[in-house]
Amino acid sequence: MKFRLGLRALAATTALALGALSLTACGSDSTEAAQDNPYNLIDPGTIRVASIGDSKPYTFTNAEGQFTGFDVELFTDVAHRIGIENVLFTGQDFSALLSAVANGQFDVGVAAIGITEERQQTVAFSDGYLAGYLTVLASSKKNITSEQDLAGKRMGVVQGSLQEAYAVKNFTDTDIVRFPDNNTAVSGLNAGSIDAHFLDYEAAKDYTEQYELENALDIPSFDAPAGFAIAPENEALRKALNKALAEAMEDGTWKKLYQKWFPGSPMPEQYLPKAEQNGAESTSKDS
Ligand code: SNW
Repeated sequence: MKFRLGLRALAATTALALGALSLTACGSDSTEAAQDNPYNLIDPGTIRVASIGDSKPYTFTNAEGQFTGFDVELFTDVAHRIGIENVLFTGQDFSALLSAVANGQFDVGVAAIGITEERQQTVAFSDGYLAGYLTVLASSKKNITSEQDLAGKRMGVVQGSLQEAYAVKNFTDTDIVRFPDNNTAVSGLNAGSIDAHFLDYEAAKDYTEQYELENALDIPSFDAPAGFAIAPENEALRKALNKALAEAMEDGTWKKLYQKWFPGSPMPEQYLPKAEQNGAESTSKDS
């Protein structure tokens, strides 16, 4: 009697143990996967970033072929904060960036990409991290200082950029010429095949320092701050990046990088540590 009970108990225990084992096995499989790769990266431990090589000082390749710039350093800092050491930047045409992220060829797109509703049909975005102007860059000899001066002129835009969309809608008397990247357009500008090129403010400024070109016109683009582009289904990565980005703003890292890469540009308040925002200061004085 005792023996039989013992056997039954043993059988039951074995069955339970086996069940538990197999449960643990699949349980640990998926838990481990989630733990090893909580942000659903293409290669766990590495974050693959689609970027562009000629938008200095936002994102560009230096003489050694390394990606650097404000966006590159900010994103690298944020990636380290979520525990990813290996950040791999690859240059793409700007027009290919968002679909490459949406298709899963890259984990993130980082290239001063303005957040718009239209782009949100293709990708999800982190919170904004930079807002500024779109600038018409022109030859110093052309005397272009207003939208009217652009009538009948040839103006370059990078394909897929907000500048392209803005120009098509608003510069209706201007001949819009599409380029794959800024360098090609600026070569055209220097060679005289176009009269102006429409790009981001800080990138335009950089070209004015290199060539006989000037800032002809600034168009505010504060309603489309730049964000990191992420595949729409990767909510875990988006949330983690947002948290880390907020930390980088709050501890002054964002401010330090802004001063490093955009020296002399007015300091926007909204990305500074809360204690340094006037709004916050006056609120605390009021209360
Ligand atoms: O909308 C602006 C934003 O306010 C800030 O000034 C950074 O640039 C923008 O995101 C616009 N950037 C362009 C775009 O999103 C061009 C990006 C590029 O050439 N890499 O289409």
